[in-house]
Amino acid sequence: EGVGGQEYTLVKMKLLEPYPSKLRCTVVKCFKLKKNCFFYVLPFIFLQKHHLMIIWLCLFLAGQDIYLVAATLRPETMFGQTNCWIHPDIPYVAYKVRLLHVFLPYDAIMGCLCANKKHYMLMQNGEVFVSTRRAARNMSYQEMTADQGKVDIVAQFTGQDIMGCPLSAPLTEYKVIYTLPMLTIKEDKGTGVVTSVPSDSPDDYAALCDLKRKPPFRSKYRIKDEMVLPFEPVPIIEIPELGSLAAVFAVEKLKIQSQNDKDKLAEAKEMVYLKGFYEGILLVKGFEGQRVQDVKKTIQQQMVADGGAVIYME
Ligand code: A2H
Repeated sequence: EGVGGQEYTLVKMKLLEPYPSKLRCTVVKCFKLKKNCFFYVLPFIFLQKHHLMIIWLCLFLAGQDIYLVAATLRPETMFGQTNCWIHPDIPYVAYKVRLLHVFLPYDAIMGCLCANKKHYMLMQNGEVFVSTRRAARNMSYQEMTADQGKVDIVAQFTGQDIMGCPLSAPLTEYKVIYTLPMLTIKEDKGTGVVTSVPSDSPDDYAALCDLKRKPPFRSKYRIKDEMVLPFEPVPIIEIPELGSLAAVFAVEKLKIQSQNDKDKLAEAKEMVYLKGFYEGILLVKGFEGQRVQDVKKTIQQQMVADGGAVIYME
């Protein structure tokens, strides 16, 4: 279903405690999973293989983490994340995913009791992802859930239930960022979760300005000032003629008033995207002076290797 040509990077934005009430139940449900892990792995501890014990500890600690997964086409811009967009009215689900699988020989546990050495035991960690149900289903066909085509849902809610939540995201210099409302998010694209990079995305900059300029808009969705006001676009990519905050430049030049200024935003995006891809130069530490098109894949792969992102197709 829906698996076609488009590759997205899903950026794992970790939900920080205290969890919102609609997600508190997942902790209990995940504890069950943690206990299972414990019994599965217990025999290995008696084998005193230290590396196995470390794996067990990792599994144990990883068991509870909940991530909002944001679909992006621009992994190289993750240095400039300032918040996470969700739609207040669309339904989201939280579900268990399996991302780390460790195969261990079954006979190592059973010793001489087991003659067949070809059996392996699968251990899996229990991270929880949050996205639309549709994206979760697609993921279940991309080897991200325990059983193909099956989604193990631990909670259901709407965007408003997880509005104003603190998150930690990879690569950005802001240690804590927040979930904020964006009304133009489409339910049938990506994961329904969008990471915000106002320096390079006119949509993101316009939506952030809406929240900054309009206190009633913030209070309508119960967003506190400190979740919005301290966050400024970060210069991460230099584009000739557009500068180091290309989206800000385009939105101001075209006098875009809000996130609903559809036509002008389309024009702004045209101004910024192609030129950004072909002529953009990174400014961030470790990639200074490199071209966007040369580092896009490297940055994506690095985030995946560090556990900060996964690849998703639709
Ligand atoms: B992009 P395409 Cl810096 N609804 O990520 C609305 N927009 C969504 C979405 C949804 N359900 N899912 C993903 N998106 C956004 C970064 C970025 C993005 C930058 C610049 C341009 C850009 C930070 N936001 O997108 O229709 C996500 O925003 C330019 C189009 O599948 C995602 O990448 O082509 C992009 O739209 C996917 O859009």
